[in-house]
Amino acid sequence: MSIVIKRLRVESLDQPIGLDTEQPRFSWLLDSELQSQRQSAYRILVASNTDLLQQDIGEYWDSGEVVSDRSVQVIYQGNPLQAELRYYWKVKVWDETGAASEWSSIGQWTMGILDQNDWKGEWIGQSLDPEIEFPPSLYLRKEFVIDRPVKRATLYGTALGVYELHLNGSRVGDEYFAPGWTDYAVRTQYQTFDITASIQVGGNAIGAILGTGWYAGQVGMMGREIYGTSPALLLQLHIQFEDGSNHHIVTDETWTMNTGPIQYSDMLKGESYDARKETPDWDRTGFNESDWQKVYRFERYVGKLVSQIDPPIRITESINPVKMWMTKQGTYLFDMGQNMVGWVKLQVQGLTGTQITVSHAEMLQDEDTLYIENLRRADQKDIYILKGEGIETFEPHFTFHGFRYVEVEGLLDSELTLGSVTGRVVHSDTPSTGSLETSDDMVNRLISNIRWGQRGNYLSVPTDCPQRDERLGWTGDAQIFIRTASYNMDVSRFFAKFMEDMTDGQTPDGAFPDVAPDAGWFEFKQKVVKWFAPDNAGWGDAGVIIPWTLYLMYEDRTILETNYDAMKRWVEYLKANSTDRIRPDYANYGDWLSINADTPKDVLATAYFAYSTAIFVRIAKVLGYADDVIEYSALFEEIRTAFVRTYMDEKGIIQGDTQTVYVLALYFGLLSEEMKPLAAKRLEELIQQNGNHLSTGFLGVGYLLPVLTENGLEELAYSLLHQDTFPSWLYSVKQGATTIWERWDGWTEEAGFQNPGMNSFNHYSLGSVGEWMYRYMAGIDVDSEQPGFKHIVIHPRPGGKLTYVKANVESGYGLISSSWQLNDGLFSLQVSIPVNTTATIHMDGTSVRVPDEAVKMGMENGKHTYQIGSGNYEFISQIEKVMKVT
Ligand code: RAM
Repeated sequence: MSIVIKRLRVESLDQPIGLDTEQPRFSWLLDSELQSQRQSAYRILVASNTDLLQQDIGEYWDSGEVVSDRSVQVIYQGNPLQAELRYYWKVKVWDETGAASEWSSIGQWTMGILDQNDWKGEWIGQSLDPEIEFPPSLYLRKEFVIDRPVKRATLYGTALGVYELHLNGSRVGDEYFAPGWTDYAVRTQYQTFDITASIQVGGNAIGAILGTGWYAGQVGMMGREIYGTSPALLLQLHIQFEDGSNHHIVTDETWTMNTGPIQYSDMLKGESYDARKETPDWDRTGFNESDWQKVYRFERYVGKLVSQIDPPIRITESINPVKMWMTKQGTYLFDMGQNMVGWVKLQVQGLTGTQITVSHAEMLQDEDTLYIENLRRADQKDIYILKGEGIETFEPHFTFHGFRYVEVEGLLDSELTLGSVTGRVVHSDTPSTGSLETSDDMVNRLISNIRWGQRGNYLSVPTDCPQRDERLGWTGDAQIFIRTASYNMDVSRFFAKFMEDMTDGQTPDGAFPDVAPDAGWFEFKQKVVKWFAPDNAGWGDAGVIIPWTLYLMYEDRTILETNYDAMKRWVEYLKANSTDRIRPDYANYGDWLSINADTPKDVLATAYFAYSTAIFVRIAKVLGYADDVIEYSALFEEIRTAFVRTYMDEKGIIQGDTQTVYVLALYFGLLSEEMKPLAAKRLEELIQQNGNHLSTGFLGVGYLLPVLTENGLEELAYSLLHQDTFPSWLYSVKQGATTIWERWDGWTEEAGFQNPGMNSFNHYSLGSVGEWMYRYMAGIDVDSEQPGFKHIVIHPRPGGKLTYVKANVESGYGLISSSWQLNDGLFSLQVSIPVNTTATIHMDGTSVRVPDEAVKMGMENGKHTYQIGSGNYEFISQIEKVMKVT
């Protein structure tokens, strides 16, 4: 048997703790030295201890030998899983010859708190006056004695607000901004920490710092105290002793509290920290807490506590500034060399009481001045007051900033060096899965900018921007970028959590929100912005597009099942709010930030109505809801017909006549076979008339290059990719951008900075071209009939100025790679296909070399197609037409 089992995962995680999923899903990676290897059957054992497992006994689940080639997302089918128990599992597989593998190594996971009634503690904190705009962060503590050896100690924690845990003098865990952002009125996530190694027999001290966070601090443009006034903490420490007994330590009236050095710390307003007020050892035993007070106990929480689904927010990288200079106003300016999100670690020395201000900005106004106009009401400033004891290190606690430049002000008697400042890159720690490289440096910079945009903006929710007073989970941005995002990183759990935010925010009549968690946005929009539409075309549709994309990329059926009713209600909502299948022309965002090309809002909304319906039909098919397939296929046909009848004339001109209307009509399948070439032709003309420039906004841009490529306009797609005059992707690259800009015209040679109220330099939406780069340029795509890369489509498109492309995608089955080179008309392609998958290869030109194992399938759109199994292969062909973009 040549197959080896590697990397066991439960719910896509390595050895997770604290799961509250009743039927977790198992995945394993298979490896082999041989080509074309597949699994024909598996057997899974789940036990509550390793001894049983070693004897091949799974008292919780023995799946028996299941004839199946599934090796990802296999759903647990055993006895009910018990709260807080640790489970062990192993798997063995059979290959296609019927030979069995060895048993895998043993994997494990623990369950968390499953029943709301099992929370024993109380919510504690300080009752705050709602008038206090910037309350100090709170320190809470308790000491306890452990008198017997501990087998396992598990700490469950959460907060209404944000919290940082400490135990016996050290920070617990490496995550920031826990418990993350949800609609706290409905749902709050709890975190699980295994602290067995840090608990000691004898005295122990546990503590937490509690900040306002999204719960009570500033959120977006909507102000503060969106969910409540006073942050509260809930902890439950479960100690299991060696002797089999149990003990719980929970938050209750025995805890004490005090304020400390953090004068305030607000997501949007920065932090002020007075080091003179530090109380060293507050998180150790023996601390003198005589001036600490009794905690306030809050009423019971009415929402639901759920185990955190999405990856924790962590510091994933530290970067050093590339340049430092003294400004004419006598401050220090640092250039991080990269527009980034997080904060800086500052190392300084000086006299006690010296106040240092650290200001952050994405751009410079002039050589010595930060550009902060685009921050609106956000204050990207941290203040540090020195205690005056040697070298002091400061990092803020409950705030983050979007910046490339850092200004340090207030040092009178000491000098800073490049090493005084370190950039901390902070985001939801979604594992990296994809990489791309090409022969063109400008394109490579664009790829990097897209990635940094994702890193900077995925912070508990997919935010639009990290710097101004917004930073909201805009659903339109999320949907247009999700496919790019899911190539770059494993965003399955990040978006599973976001779908909960989406459904929490769905209106009773079915409209998905345009911001999730809604955080009062809808109300604000109606009252202040005076925009009454509860939904928005291309935004609310995220509620259907996101689950479908997760299914395509990760073979996640559960996400479809969980959200099926919500998606159906959305389509029903659209139906109920349309006339003769045409959606109204009420205020919506349109093709947001397009360039002199307004797409009529009803055209756009009707197109998206059709698209949501079409996706819903595909989902109903996957889940086997035959009646819905019939009903909603008919609805799609009606919308499609209404769209064409209402908006398209006999020459094929679609109302609005923007690039985006043709892109949407083609991508969403709204046109008949005869109409398609007309639409493609018109799209080509519009681009050419625009001097080979795009004019699309957030919505059109995502499908622009895919539509061109699918409709025989591959070279034009490459011209747009390589275009570096305004408006284009490479225009910003040419201006030195290190992230994707919100607007094509964020800064132009003619006009300088644009509209400061809406000018973020770190917005990922226009970076949705990343999807095209993976799917078309490198040519790694999914097959919706066998999603999650079970069957892989490899269809590279040599073209443009590129002489090589290298792409890797770490799929659920393992590493897929596609690399091509073009040399004097010789096109060579190297691919790697993981065990237990197959691939279809599409090759341009005349075959020069085809691997023996490849099965010829015939011609498709003028290309040779081959079927291969797992392994590494090389294909070479002669290409006559060498495309060169001038
Ligand atoms: C803005 C943001 C966001 C966008 C909405 C419509 O405030 O730019 O990205 O989705 O508007």
